[in-house]
Amino acid sequence: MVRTLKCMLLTGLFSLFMGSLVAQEIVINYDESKIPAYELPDLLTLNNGQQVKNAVQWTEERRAEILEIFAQEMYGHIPARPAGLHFKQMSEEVVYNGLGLRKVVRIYLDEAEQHWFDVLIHLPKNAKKPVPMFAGLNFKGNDATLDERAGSRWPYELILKEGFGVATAWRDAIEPDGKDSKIEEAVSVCKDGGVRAWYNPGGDWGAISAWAWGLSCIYDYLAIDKAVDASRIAVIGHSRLGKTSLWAGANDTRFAMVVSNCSGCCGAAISRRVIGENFARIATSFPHWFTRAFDKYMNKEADFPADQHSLVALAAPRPLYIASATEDLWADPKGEWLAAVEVAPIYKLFGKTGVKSIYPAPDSPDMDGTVAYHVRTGKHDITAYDWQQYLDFAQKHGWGK
Ligand code: GTR
Repeated sequence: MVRTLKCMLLTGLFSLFMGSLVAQEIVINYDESKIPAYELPDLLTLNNGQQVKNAVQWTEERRAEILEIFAQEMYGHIPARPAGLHFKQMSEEVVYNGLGLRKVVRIYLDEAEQHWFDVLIHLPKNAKKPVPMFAGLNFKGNDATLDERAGSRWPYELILKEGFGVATAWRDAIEPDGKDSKIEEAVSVCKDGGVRAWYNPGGDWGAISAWAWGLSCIYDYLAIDKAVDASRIAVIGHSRLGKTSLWAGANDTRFAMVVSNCSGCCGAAISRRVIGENFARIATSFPHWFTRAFDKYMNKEADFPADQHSLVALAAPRPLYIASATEDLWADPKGEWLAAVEVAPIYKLFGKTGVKSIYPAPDSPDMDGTVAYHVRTGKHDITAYDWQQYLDFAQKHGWGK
């Protein structure tokens, strides 16, 4: 007994010591002058060293190589949707003085209806034709988005007035977000510990892949909703859900537009800049977001066989919007913008243009090309200002009224 206690004490002390060692190793840099010299992996060089010369070669060869790097080394592979996937509308009501219809659709993941999550959908009520949509996950639950609309994260009236619909589901109802998840409130899929535990148990996919999988299930529903224009569904997300949006858009090209809001490290920001959040920090704080293969890149950003511009490039040739906030240095706004700059050659293969080569002033969106960028004044958040730009951008591409 005494021996066991002693052993426990020693183990405890040892892990405390190791813990502080690990903590000490993670240095966060905010100084541009301390960014290491780096070279980005070339988007247009195939694994066999040959150059990609045209759009077909990009789409059929290089794109698949890059997708596999991120599946293998960062987020994990996303499995197919389950055979039993089906849907049931749970409610419908008229909201905002007749401006919109609000409905809840339950996405059942199995025939037996044991596993499911709910999608909250808002549609313009008097639309004359199927409407374009934004689809994205939320942080606090579907009902919370109704309160958040005043705080502008989900400005439903604004979106509806512009002629768009919007669909959202709670990320934790698909896969709990680690130890802080309010898992007891997520009675659906999460009663079995989240989709990763229930579906494809043992598969090495991180929560970001599970959330991206959930977004594709949402698409599957929207594609059969007659009120929705299935050819115009944008995937959107903020922060960790912005990383998810990029990854979902990369895997599921049915999403016709990709929006990344303050997605930062392992989102749009160039990793090799190692400024703000870095691989060691993100892999330590949020190990459940990633495949275990990712751990080996802690403090070794330059060893990663791609960089985040490669992920961002997988949105091509679809309209892509990357946004940052001036005070969000943790997410490295400049690095997010650089990724947008770097993908220009890929869009060029398709005869499309990217962003300008000058960093835009705050609140001056650069959205003349097929790739757009803005840096909003303020904090790490998604606001009505951000949404207005995404709506304008979509309209520029022929979406909306
Ligand atoms: C932070 C994390 C970021 C970002 C953010 C969020 O704590 O370091 O990578 O994803 O959370 O999702 O709000």
